[in-house]
Amino acid sequence: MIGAIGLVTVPSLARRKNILLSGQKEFLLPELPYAYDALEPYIDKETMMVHHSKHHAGYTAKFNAALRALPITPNTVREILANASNYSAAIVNNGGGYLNHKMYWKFMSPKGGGDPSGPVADAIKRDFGSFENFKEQFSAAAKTHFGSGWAWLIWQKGNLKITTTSNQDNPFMDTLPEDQRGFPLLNIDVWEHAYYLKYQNRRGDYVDAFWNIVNWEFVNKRLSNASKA
Ligand code: MN3
Repeated sequence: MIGAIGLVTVPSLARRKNILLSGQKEFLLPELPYAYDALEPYIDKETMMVHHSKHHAGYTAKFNAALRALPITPNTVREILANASNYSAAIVNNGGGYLNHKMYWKFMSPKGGGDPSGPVADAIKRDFGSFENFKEQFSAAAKTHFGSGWAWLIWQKGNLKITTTSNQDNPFMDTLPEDQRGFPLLNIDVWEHAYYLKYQNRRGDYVDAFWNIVNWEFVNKRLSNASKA
């Protein structure tokens, strides 16, 4: 059912070669690793369609447009964000929007939810006492962050830490205060566009529902990359 209703441009965009003649790189809108309705009933199909094919596609297009002002495009978004202080607001804001959403889709799965296992379960127990404590603190951060932004679990100097960022800021950015910086292990989008169609102003219900779809396998993969970084 994906691709109905005028969304056909998204997959064809994703198939384009990402190297331009000028030697500049174009970042592609990643395809979702599941169908738009796969996260029902926790996140509805319509929200996912608009969020991916309009919001994320918009950040992607604006990011690429802003990057065309540069003589050479850095290879990774992480590299750009880690040096955010050297780039324009258009590059940083849209690059953040690009990467934050790219991660967010992977942090969710129709097969997700439940208790974490493996190294992340051990690290959560070590740094938060129990999974229940962690869930409570992460949920509180996501529910109380004022205005648009994201809640994060990050790896910071060998420890897990919960933070929030505003707008499209990402923990890789060198423009953030030191205590908000780290390697992202999990995020949740708390912009209204992430939940308003289904939950209206009830951000708390969306955050509570999120635990049913967290892709702990991917969080473990991130943790393994963080320890190597
Ligand atoms: Mn969003």
